[in-house]
Amino acid sequence: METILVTGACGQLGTELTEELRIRRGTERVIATDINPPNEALKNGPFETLDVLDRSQLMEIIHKHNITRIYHLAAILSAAGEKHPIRTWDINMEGLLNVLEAARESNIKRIFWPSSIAVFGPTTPSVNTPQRTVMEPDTIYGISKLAGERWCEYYNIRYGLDVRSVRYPGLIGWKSLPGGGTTDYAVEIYHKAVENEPFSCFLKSDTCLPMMYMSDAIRATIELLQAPPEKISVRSSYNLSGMSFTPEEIAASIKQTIPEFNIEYAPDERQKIADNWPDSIDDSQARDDWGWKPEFDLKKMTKEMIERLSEKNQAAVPE
Ligand code: AKB
Repeated sequence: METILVTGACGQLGTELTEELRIRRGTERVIATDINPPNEALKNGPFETLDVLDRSQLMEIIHKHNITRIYHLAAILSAAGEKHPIRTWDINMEGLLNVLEAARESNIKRIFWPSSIAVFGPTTPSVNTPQRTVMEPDTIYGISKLAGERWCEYYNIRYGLDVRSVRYPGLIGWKSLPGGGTTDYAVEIYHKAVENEPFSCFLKSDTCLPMMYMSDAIRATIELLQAPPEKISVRSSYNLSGMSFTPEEIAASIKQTIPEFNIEYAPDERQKIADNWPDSIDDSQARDDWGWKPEFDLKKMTKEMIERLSEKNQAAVPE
């Protein structure tokens, strides 16, 4: 029986991944950790406060709970990272090295660590970006993710550590909110739409970015971790694709259900980050190696986001 540690469990991905792992593995077998106090969704199971920069605290938690598997999600995202480059490097890089070293020194069998489309940059081919290509990221988040990919592969080759990773596109879900990313607009837009409010978009109308519905992202993560080791040919990080769209296209898809929805465009410093990321991703390696296939396109995601957020809003209205 595996005992799982999730770092950064209070984040957008961490909240939903912890919930799913607890359903599949048993609540007591999934130890959520974060530097912040647990959110409501995490309160049903074990929680430890953890600063990933504190290696001895990390080791203590690993030993206390006999951890055998780690999902190391704690990180600062692209837009927030540009405000505090050195701190972002420390958290993203030293946090990962602490986890890799702790795994090497203990009984950890398998690690999941998320990379991102941010590893690509202005010189990368932007349409159908291949698995292996030019990578010259120009955000500190992207630089830390690219360096992290190299470290993951190094620990696999040198120490035989079973580290697995995907390059997530922008993630969109209704249960938890993102923070500090460039793709965050694609979650906020649905919240505004169901609240019948106009949305001011921080990207230009025609900025195309790769995105993915959260349930696809969770399933990809779980399927990757379940694959037999001999199926994993990429030990840096797999390209992963769900859908690609522009703000104009997501707004049009919302208007199919909420015709009165209004969007305006006020691009800010995040535009430059988005401009240097790919439009679309070639994930054929993940499909060939471990059978990855997304289920959600823009239309299906919009339907589910609007339905779920509307139900959530109604449930929150006092009688
Ligand atoms: C961000 O926008 O920074 C993240 C990402 C694509 O990694 N959502």
